[in-house]
Amino acid sequence: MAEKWWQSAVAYQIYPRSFQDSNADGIGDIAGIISRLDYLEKLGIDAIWLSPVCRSPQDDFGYDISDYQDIDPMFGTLNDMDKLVAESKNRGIAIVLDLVLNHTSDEHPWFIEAKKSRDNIYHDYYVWRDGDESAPPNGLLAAFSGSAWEWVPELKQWYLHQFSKKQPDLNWDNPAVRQEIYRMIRWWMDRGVGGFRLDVIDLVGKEPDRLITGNGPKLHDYLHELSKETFQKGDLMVVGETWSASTEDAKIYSNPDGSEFSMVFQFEHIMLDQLPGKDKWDLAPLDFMALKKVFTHWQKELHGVGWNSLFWNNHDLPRIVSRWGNDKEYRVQSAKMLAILLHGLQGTPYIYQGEELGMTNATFSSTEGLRDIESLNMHADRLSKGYSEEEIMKSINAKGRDNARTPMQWDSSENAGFTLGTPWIEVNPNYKEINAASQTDDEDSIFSCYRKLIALRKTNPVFAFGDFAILLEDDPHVFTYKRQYKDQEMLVAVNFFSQEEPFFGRVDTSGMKLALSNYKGESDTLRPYEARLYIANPRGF
Ligand code: TEU
Ligand code: CA
Repeated sequence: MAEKWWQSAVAYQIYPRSFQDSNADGIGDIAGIISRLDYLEKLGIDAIWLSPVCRSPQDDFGYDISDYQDIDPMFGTLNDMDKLVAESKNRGIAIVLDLVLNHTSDEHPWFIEAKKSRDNIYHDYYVWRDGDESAPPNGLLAAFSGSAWEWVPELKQWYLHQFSKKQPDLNWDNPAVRQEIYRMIRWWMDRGVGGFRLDVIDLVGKEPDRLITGNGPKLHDYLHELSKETFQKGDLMVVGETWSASTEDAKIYSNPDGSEFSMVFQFEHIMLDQLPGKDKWDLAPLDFMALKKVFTHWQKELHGVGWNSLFWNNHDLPRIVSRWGNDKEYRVQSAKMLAILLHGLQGTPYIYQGEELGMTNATFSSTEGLRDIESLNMHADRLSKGYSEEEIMKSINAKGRDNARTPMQWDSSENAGFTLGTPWIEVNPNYKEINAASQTDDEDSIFSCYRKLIALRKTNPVFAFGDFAILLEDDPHVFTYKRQYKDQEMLVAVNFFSQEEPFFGRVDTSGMKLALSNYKGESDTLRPYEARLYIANPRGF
């Protein structure tokens, strides 16, 4: 298959609400993003994944859309969006919009109509079941606590919502729904967007009566139709969010024939620090050997027959340097190690805002500083089940989504330069030490490490197209792998922990140049969190 632009690209995720405020209302906005495009151009990224900015009551901060074809006034206007698309394109940056197609807001006109009567033409845009108030149709649970069914007395019916009750699930079995969605996507394509991120797209084939939510039997029929009616008419980067995906599913989603998407976000590595069979709040230490196995599996299984996405962070995940790095004495070294480990792999890397600075988790002493419905509902739910405030807050501080949503730390001025107003969520107090202004011109900064990784990917095809072989597979502290493509070889070796590890003579780096490292010089050992990236026949330096 012909090479695609997004195979050598690096994407950057912006959570607009927390990126840059331009009008002192304490909320980030599109004009603020435009004012920061030079920073992103300096970093060298090729695409911006924009979390939702469409009209929304903000119950789930934009993942509850009430108008797919208008911008919420808190973020700006359609003209602002057109300007962002144009200004980004001038810098060689594509705008990738976040599309939430599994559900709408309950304030979307479709749902407002649907609730009016059973025979309203929009009623079957959603998933309804007859019944009585005493018990929901079945035991399906919502991701934000409680039943996935909500009772509407006027209709004597329940409606399905896999997230909050203000996010009713769309009925993809209804062709009218699918055609509405395809029309809307083509409308955004005509406005020049460069791609889409598809929120929980593995859920749209749901069969709730059989308790099937992800990977339903009709899912790929719908996604083939979706892709044919929209994405295949452009040269887009399309990434599906698919929590339930296996490598076999991913080979269908990211088939090089272009029949569905470019790639998917899968989360097998993300779930390696929770108790088996439990959920993210039930903490467990990271299983490092499992991490090596999972990455090896996905690298080998998709090579040549699919495409990986590569990420540690997003707006739903705690910040990686606090989660699996060391955000105290080895924050800089471990942040760079995590970057080098990930960006040397096959696939398209995604950088989440602030990751390139080594931004850390915040510390929430109580629910007062929290803003996320998922954490607030979990807090109430687990309190009612007898969990202590202390253990609940321990889980939230480790895994809560607000960790990723504290404002971007631009400089050491008040509110880290994010806003001249009162921020919608507290700025992490460590902004005076951790901020962009102190890093962008420092060759040894975490920002510069990411900038170099992006530049290396652009000039060395082994990054995008090389194969993968794990080395020192049984080592419990070191992650080392080798990649090969035409006349190039690359070897990445990282010490994932804080104890020095033997290295000299354990792998063959002859004929290779040290292209990037987070330490000065090459010692016989791998120092705490040390990462090295070697390339044979390197280009661009
Ligand atoms: O997230 C999908 C999803 O399942 C997450 O809610 C995940 O289970 C949870 O965040 C783990 O911490 C997508 C969006 O990324 C998320 O922000 C939305 O809340 C959700 O869908 C509903 O649209
Ligand atoms: Ca604003």
